[in-house]
Amino acid sequence: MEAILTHKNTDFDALASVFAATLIYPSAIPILPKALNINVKRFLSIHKDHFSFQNTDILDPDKLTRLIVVDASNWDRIEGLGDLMEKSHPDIHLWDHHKPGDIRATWSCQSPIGAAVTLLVTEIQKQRKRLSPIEATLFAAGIYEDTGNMTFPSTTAEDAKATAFLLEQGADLNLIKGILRPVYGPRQKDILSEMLRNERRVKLNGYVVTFNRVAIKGHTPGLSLVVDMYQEITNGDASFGIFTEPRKKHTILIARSSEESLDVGAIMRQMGGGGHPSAGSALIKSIPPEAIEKRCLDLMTAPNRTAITITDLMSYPVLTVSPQTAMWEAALLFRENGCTGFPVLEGENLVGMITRRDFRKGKRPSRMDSPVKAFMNSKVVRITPESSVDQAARLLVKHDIGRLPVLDEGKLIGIVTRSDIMRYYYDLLPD
Ligand SMILES: [Mn+2]
Repeated sequence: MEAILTHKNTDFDALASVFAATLIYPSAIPILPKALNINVKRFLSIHKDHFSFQNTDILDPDKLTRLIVVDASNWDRIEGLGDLMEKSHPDIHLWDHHKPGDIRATWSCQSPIGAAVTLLVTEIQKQRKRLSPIEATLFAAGIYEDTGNMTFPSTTAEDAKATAFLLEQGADLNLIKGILRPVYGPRQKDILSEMLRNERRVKLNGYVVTFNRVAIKGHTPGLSLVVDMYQEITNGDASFGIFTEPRKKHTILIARSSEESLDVGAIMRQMGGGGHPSAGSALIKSIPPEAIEKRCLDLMTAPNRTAITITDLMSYPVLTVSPQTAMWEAALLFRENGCTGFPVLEGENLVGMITRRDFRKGKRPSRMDSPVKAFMNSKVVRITPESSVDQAARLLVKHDIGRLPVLDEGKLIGIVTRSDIMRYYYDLLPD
């Protein structure tokens, strides 16, 4: 007996991977755990005639010769194994895109790419197999789900190539949109409105972070969708949903962040869970929700030494002019240095900024003898060296300016420009 297994709370990537594995291992039995994600459950009930899966009861330790594990790297993610492994010592084939875990495979195809099903689709494509439009649609749904429609940073060119192949094989994007549609039932709506009523907003280093403690009864699916929706509506920088089931004394912590420097995945890892910078979750037992909230706050305020700050991006020393410098002199300096703006210093004090834009006002020759201070902008937007790149970007957009002087305790130590920030976002930073 050969069997294909995947993780609990099966999502589309997992479901698609199990089915794709049946095309590569035709004699293996595809098995799904009992706990499936709601969208997957709905998809399977509509497509009963096309896909048939078994459940873990069918596993027979005396007959099992090979296990094919897809989209999981740890045994605790797999349902109903019991003593199966000791009794049968099967050959294990692993197809996965997670960090390697405790599943020791005899053969594996592991790669940190967007979706696990990409690995299987790439193999199917290599074997020149043809797919039905329904199969291609299911596989593509797995890729779209796990790559956030190709926007998650984990997405690779392999995921896009596999998607191109699936579209050629008739994958239907309209259907995928429906398949992956979030399901908001009355229960999810109630939780969302409770979150909106009882949020606590905290200001942290210029970011708005919200915390919500909500008591839930029994198994409540779709909580992460609720936090997604909440984050979208409130437009905060990061949101923490703390969902406690009082009878079982356990709490599901779900976090979302729209700021790269607020890495909620790192915080969730320290709380025993996991995730990536923009989304993460953790299951926490026997700790009261107030204490969980406090711990999250502490972790967020702890200095993050690995984060890139303005100090890493700024240029220095900075060319400056004095308020008395004549406009024509400043014009020369601009031309010689290829700059578009200078801070204006009076002694050690930053008193203004003079930019190319200000020159248009002074263009008449008679006015070029006037001092810089007559044309400079004296309301200077400034930034501190430990600020994040996101904060700098926000200031540039908010004030529609191209550069920010960096001040450390009132002293000008550097300047950061729009192009420094673009270089950072496009990963062109020198090491
Ligand atoms: Mn996956």
